[in-house]
Amino acid sequence: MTEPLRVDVLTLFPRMFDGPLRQSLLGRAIESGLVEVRIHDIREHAHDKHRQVDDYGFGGGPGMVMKPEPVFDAVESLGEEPKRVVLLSPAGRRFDQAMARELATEPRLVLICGRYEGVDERVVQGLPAEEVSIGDFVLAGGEVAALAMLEAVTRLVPGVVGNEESLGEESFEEGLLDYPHYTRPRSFRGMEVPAVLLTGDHAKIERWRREAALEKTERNRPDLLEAEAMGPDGGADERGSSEEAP
Ligand code: JAH
Repeated sequence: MTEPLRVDVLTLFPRMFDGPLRQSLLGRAIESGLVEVRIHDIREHAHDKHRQVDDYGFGGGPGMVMKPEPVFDAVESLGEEPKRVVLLSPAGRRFDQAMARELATEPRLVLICGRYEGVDERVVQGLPAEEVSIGDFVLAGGEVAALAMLEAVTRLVPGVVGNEESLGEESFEEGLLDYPHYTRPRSFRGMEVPAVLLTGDHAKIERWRREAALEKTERNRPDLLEAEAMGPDGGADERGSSEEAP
């Protein structure tokens, strides 16, 4: 076996990871040694007598801000080896399947889970940490987002998902949503399995799936088709976001 992916998670709520890390795909990947996950309580790196990890935000405004020192201390306690440090944040770069593929090739990842109104910006600037968002919504903290990332990355580590074929055929791998799936019974509450799927004609089934995937994508995620039309760079130049001077 090659070196496992090692992920260190920094959090104020370490027990939120107990269940998920023992279950299902993540649990099996850890059990089989393909992925090593260590959960660290940031509060153990708060060294004042009140073990304070948050404070009032400079400039005023509601809510508390996570202090930088315990986060820096927690990261530095992990040693000198180079590692990619990610801060889960609604203000981050958007996580997607391409980023999951990239992260699955890293030897070590550090996931920092913020709480309160946010984390002192010097965590981003000074560690440094890359801010990553799993979607445009606000959670109570980064833990659930870290678990989502961890599962998306872990299933791409070679050996974790048994049928390597099934990885490539899913949503996003071809820029489209997945085609509809059916199993028994053939008739359920008046809804029939499309007859083409029962023919055994694999070329015909392939064409039907492609068309059904396109329809689903048009209906649920038209933005994916617009991105496709602009090419793999998302049409950056046409939109004028080129780095080049005019
Ligand atoms: C909320 C710290 N992209 C999802 C996401 C990630 C993190 C947070 N919210 C949403 C969050 C509060 C404090 C992080």
